[in-house]
Amino acid sequence: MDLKIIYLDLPFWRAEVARLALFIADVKFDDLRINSAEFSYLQENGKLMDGTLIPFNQLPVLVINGQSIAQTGGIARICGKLSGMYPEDIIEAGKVDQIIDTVTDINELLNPSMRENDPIKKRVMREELTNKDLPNYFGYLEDILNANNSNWFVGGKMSVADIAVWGLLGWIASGVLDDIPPGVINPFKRLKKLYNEVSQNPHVREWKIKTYAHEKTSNDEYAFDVPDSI
Ligand SMILES: N[C@@H](CCC(=O)N[C@@H](CS)C(=O)NCC(=O)O)C(=O)O
Repeated sequence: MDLKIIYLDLPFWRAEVARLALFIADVKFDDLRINSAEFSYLQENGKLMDGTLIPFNQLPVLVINGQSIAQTGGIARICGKLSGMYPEDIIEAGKVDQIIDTVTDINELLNPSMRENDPIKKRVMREELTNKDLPNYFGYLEDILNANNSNWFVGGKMSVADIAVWGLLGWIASGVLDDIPPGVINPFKRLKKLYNEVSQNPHVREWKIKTYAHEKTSNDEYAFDVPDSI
């Protein structure tokens, strides 16, 4: 199977969930990271400069045997299936889906403040996120972790749901988002444990050393480097 994941040269969760699932399972793929000129081109034209179709003019895109597929959740499911990190059981699969869709919801909750240019308005939005929206969502996620009798969201092993949450937490708690303090996840012990569990996975560590430009090789928590403006 010929696989290519197209995204920017960033460890953002939307691409990392797919890249990491394949890397962990040793499924070979072309990790295509485009520059900002190519990104502007695809936003305008719905394709890369080489003609590769980019549905909805957005990334990530997975090209699988020449067919372009968009949307983070769908791509995560395909890569999860290919890597054995997405359950066959429909209920378990639904439980993974609900987590990935929630990560998308949290990402979308942050988007308006990322587009806000007025620093005062932006700060007010970020305070609301820090004091209300993020703790609410983290609480829901913590409850799901508490209800499952393992360190993982679904069943007894790591799935693409855990990688998606790990990627999102790494971004939010890294301190790169102005006015969202890294400590926002501190009260959520199970979520922090999950984050650290994924970070310490040997394949994840290998991937970070291989692909993250400024990655520290120690066990530093939240050592992400994703800009605020994505
Ligand atoms: N619904 C899409 C949203 C993806 C998305 O917003 N991608 C951003 C990059 S992180 C993008 O391509 N933005 C360009 C644009 O929307 O014009 C998904 O779930 O994958």
